[in-house]
Amino acid sequence: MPSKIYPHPEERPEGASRRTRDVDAAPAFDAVIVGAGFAGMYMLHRLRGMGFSVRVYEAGSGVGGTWYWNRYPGARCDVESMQYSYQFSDGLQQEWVWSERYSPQPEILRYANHVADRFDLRRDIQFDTRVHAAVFDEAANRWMLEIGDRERVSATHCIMATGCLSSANMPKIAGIGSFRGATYHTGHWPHEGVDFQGKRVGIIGTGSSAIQSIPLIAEEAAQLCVFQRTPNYAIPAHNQRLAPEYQEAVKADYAGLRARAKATIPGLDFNFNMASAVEASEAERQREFEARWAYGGLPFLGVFGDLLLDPAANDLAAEFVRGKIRDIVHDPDTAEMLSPRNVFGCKRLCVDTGYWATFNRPNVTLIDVSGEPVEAITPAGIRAKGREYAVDAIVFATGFDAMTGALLKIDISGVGGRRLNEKWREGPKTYLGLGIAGFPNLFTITGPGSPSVLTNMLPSIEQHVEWIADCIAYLRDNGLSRIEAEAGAEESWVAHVRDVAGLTLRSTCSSWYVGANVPGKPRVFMPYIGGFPAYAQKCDAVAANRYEGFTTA
Ligand code: N01
Repeated sequence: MPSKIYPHPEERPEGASRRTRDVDAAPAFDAVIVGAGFAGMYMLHRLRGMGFSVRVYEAGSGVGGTWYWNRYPGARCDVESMQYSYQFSDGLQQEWVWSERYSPQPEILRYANHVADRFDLRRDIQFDTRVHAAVFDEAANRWMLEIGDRERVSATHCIMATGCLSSANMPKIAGIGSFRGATYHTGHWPHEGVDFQGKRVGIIGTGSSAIQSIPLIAEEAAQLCVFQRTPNYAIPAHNQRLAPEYQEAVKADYAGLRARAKATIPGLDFNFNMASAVEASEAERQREFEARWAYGGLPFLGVFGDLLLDPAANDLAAEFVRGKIRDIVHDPDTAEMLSPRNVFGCKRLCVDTGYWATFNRPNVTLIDVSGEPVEAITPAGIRAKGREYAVDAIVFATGFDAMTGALLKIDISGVGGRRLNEKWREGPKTYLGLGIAGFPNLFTITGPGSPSVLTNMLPSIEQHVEWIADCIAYLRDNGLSRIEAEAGAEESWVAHVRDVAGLTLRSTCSSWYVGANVPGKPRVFMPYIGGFPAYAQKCDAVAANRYEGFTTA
């Protein structure tokens, strides 16, 4: 039986030890889960339901993961609410009511809290507790974890539910510590919110977080300076209240919608037009582009079948969006600066509300830092292109050390004491994004090498959680205590992930998918682009063949 640990430091009784240095006395679980976002919560629910002892450690003070931390103005999901939700419980999906087509962050966080309460998850989650290190004990086939205030716990299985976009990327700009005003990162927004009324604000970055927050910050601030290194494509969200009749219709056949979604490459139920943009007539093309623009959001990516395969098709879509930017933005020089020239859909496509029109406001200035990086942060502002822009607050909308950052922040040592950051020095290597050779009994939920960020995250999370839970149950039922990805299987999978990535235009630009946003990060296309259905089939086949490609003992 695990000894008592105290979810909050203030709950620890007088005299109770803060440190458990003695390994034998460390609390012991069947599984430890790192992170209480959507992945960690469902993993806990699933394993607990199978009778395993489980403990979740979460650095934040509440559940929700990315939706707990990303509270910047305008934060909302770019996947439609009726699809960005769990499907493992029909009761849950029938009872929950979404208010908008694209849920705002506070509503998604309320949903996460509702799930935690509904399934009584909190009693097995220890909040405000960071996991610092995880070391595999080969003799015992167990993971020893160092957590929180240097306490230790052990578990047969260690499941990393650390999220793909959870480790904030702060650029190393000279003088950053000298700034006299307030600084914020969109991924670590203050819970109490920020009042920009009357302030001069500088924002660095023009990715999804910036594109969502800029229109709202511009409405509030006295002045907003936007420092843009790479312009991005954005498609209007056309967000709206969700009509009750629409929700009822979806709920009447939720299983149908979920099944249709799982049959598509991104795990999303929307129409894909498989026709070729290049072969279509000019009139047909414009009709399709306009229809997708009017519908809004990520379904624009399904406008033509060759969009991400043929550079000529891609150019047509890119030029269509540039035309829209020219129509909306009054000043031709600003419109030109805002117009992306890279492959359409290569970086994550953004979904916006009023982004381009914001640059018509007299209080908004666009500064192009593509050729010359931001020179320095000064006590009074931001220096770029030889000029100082005086600001009272700086927003870093500079993204994340995606897919590997949160994992590598934990000092993970596997067989023979080999560290994960050494193994991944030239880029992440996994088998199916689920297991890592040399790191037995360690699982990653939506790890690199799985479809993850290229798909609707919720179904991808559920598919991983269910696969991992079944695998752990298989080991128990067969009297096994260890499972490890084979080096050969891992190598083949890594090669397959790379080969498939090379077939599309998506791997060709400097995006966070390839680690290009973090200086020094190895440039490897990290997610699996082969699509949800092919990937899920492969995982099912591996399990059906007694975990083919894994060694068990
Ligand atoms: O981060 P990003 P994000 N000097 O990496 C710039 C998801 N998400 O937080 O492109 C100047 O996309 C950087 O420039 P460049 C979604 O998957 C979803 O916006 O590297 N600029 C870029 O413009 C998304 O893709 C939602 O040249 C610097 C920006 O900062 C992912 O999270 C909402 C710089 C970072 O953009 C990440 O989005 C929000 C520097 N030194 C996020 N360093 C929705 O669901 C970086 N930049 C809608």
